[in-house]
Amino acid sequence: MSRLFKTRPERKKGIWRSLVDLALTDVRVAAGGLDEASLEALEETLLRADFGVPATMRLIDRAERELKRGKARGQAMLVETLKAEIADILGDESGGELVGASSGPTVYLVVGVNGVGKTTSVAKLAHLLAAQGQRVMVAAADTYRAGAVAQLETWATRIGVDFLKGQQGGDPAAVAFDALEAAESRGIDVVLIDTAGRLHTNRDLMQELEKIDRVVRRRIEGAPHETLLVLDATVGQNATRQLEAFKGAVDVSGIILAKLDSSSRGGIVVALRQEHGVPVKLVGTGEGLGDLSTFDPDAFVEAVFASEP
Ligand SMILES: Nc1nc2c(ncn2[C@@H]2O[C@H](COP(=O)(O)OP(=O)(O)OP(=O)(O)O)[C@@H](O)[C@H]2O)c(=O)[nH]1
Ligand SMILES: [Mg+2]
Repeated sequence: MSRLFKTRPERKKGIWRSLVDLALTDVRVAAGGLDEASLEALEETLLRADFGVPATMRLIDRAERELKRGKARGQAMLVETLKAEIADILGDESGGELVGASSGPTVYLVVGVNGVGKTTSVAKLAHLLAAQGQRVMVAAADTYRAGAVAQLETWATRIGVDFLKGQQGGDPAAVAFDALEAAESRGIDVVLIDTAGRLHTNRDLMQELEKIDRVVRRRIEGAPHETLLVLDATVGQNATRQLEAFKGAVDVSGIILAKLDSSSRGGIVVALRQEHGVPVKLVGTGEGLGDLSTFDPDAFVEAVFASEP
């Protein structure tokens, strides 16, 4: 397995501004250190920013421990403590690195509930990879929604990448299979498979997704090299429930967090990692082709406390 694109830190600055409005200034930290009231205020702030209960508890415990050891004195120390713990949760694996095949086409399967931004994310990722010199194919395995195939085809034409579609109402697993065949014969580097939106509670559709996954696995060893779940950053804690449900059907390897431009509750990134161990790899920050970035844990941690002196 090789690594497709690496994080390019110079592009990252600025994206994370105002991502999490942690408003730590609301947390009163007496000159002598934290007190019960300030810990409670911090807890509320973290929960409001979508860190979720397990990560919030972990952060509060850490702050309390440091306090007892006489360390978390003053706001600056508290911030350093929280930064370190968040970095620990996110792990040292650098964000945004997508696994690629060592030979033959790399396959990414893109899944998620309705309207979260799957097709747009596929287009943005195709654009990013094509700009890096990869030969990309996008496959429209959404054979349900009227207009879904045309939507992806329009993007593909605009970006100038290969496009493969099946019949309207046909078997999406057959589209995936055909895409892999075509990719091999055309010497494609990366195949992005766009799938239909499905409610994670719909058993039949989740089984259909399992079938697509199975077909891909059988056709190319090691594929799909990434199964990327697209989540809408504005849905808050519901995102963790979606991840849980999709993990029951496919092997979700990373998350594309879309619509981060419409949310200031980026704590969900930390919740997803703490509760499910699945990293956010890419973030969508708008509707345009260029609005996709690799996730940068360091910049994220800094931005969480950006309002702090
Ligand atoms: N602001 C913003 N809008 C986005 C982003 N990503 C997608 N959208 C918008 O969200 C809407 C739905 O996007 P699609 O890509 O069609 O979503 P989908 O998951 O493919 O939808 P279905 O195939 O119907 O399930 C579109 O209007 C997109 O422009 C993003 O990062 N930021
Ligand atoms: Mg779509």
